[in-house]
Amino acid sequence: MKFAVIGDAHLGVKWGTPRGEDSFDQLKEALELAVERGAQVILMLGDIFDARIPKQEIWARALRVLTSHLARGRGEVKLRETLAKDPADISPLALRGVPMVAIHGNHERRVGGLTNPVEALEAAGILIHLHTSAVVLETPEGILAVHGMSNVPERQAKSILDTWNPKPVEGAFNVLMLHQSVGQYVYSTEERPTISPEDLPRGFDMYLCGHVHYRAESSVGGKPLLFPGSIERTQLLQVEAESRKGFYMVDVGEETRYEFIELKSPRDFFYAEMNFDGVDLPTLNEAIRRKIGEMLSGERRNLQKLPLVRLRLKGTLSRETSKSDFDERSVVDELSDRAIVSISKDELVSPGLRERIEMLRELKDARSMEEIAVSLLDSNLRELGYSYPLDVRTLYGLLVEGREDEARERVMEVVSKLVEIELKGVGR
Ligand SMILES: [Mn+2]
Repeated sequence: MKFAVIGDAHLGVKWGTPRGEDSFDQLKEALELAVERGAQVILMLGDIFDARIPKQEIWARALRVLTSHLARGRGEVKLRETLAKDPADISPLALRGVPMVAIHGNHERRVGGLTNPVEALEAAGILIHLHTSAVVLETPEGILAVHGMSNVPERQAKSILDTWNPKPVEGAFNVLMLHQSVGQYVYSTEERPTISPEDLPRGFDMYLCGHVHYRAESSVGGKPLLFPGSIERTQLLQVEAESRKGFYMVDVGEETRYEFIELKSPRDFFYAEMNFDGVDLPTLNEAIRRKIGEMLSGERRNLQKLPLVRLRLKGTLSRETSKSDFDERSVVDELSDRAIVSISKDELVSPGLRERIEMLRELKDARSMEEIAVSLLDSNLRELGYSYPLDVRTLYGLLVEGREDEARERVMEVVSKLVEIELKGVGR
C-alpha cells in the first residue's frame, strides 16, 4: 500500500507577483509525481490555500490542479467507515481515482462554524476533510485509517487533542495528521507549542504534521513523526534555503518505508545575512551588489525560473547615514532580470538615529516647551560638533525673556575674545 504525504501548498500566495504561479506549479508537480509513483491515497496536511477566502481567480486555478488525482488513479480505494464524522459528508465523487484526505491549516481556519476552503473542496467531492475525526479506507493491499486534527489555536492544541483522544483502528495502518507546532518543531520562534512529541497518543504507525515549513524527521514511541515542510517557499528563512522542497511517499509492506521526493519546480533560493559596522552608503551599496553577484553564481538547480535572493542586513550605519538613504528598491529593480531580490534592513540602525530616539523619549518627560527647545538646540549643536565657548542655554534664556541687549553683549564678548586669540596667533 502506497500513499503520498504533502505539506503546506499555500495556493495563491504571492498572487499578482512574478511568483504568482509558483504554488500551483509545485502542487501540480507533487500530485503528478505522487500518482506516477503509485500513490493510492494522497494525504494533505493543511494550508492547501494561503487564504481563508481565496479570490475567485485562485479558486479556478486551484481547482485545475486539485482535480487531476480524481481522474488518474484506478479507483480501487473504498470507504470502510468513518469515526466522529458523518459518512454523508463524503461525496462518492471523492473516492474516484486517487482519493485525497486533508486537514485544514491555520491559513484556512475560520471562526464560528464558517465554511473554510478545505470544507468547500470536500463539498465539491474533491477530497475528504477531517477535524478530530477519522476515515478508514480499504485498498487492495490493506486498510488505511487516517486520523486528522485540523489546526486549532496553539494554546488549545493539547487540550483539544486530549479531549479527542484518538484510538488506532485494529487491523489497519494508522496515521495521525496534525497542523500544529510540536515541541521544538515550530513555524516561528514566537509560537508557544502546547503539544510536544511525547504528548502524541501512542499506538499509531505514523505521525504526520504540517505547519512547519522546513522538512524534519523525528519519532514518537519508535514510530516516525514526519514534517514534509511546505512545498512553497513562504518564509524565506535560512532553514528554507538549506532544505529542499518535496513530499513523502510511504510504502507500507512487510516493513514501512518512506522516501522524500524532491520537486524540480521550486525556484532556487539563496539566503545571506550581512553584518556592518558604521558603514557608509557607497560601501553598503557596493557590498550588497557584490554579495548578490556571488550568491547568484552559486549552484543552480532550476534554470527555468528566476531564483529568489534574500539579504538580511544587520549592524550599524555611519553617523551621517540614515536608513532611508539606502534605496533597496533600486537594487531590486537593477537585478530584476536575474533574480527576485528581497532585502530587509529592519535590523540595520544608524547610531545618530538611535540617539535621536533616546532623546525624544527623554523629551516626553520634559515639562515646558522651553525645556524641549533647549534640549533640541543642545542636541543639534552636539551633532554639529559645536564647541565654541558660548553658553547657549544662557543665551537662549535671555532671548526668550526679551533681553536682546544683554544677549548681544554676551555674543560680542565671546567674539572679541576669539578675535584676540586669532590675532595673537597671527602675530607670533
Ligand atoms: Mn503553512
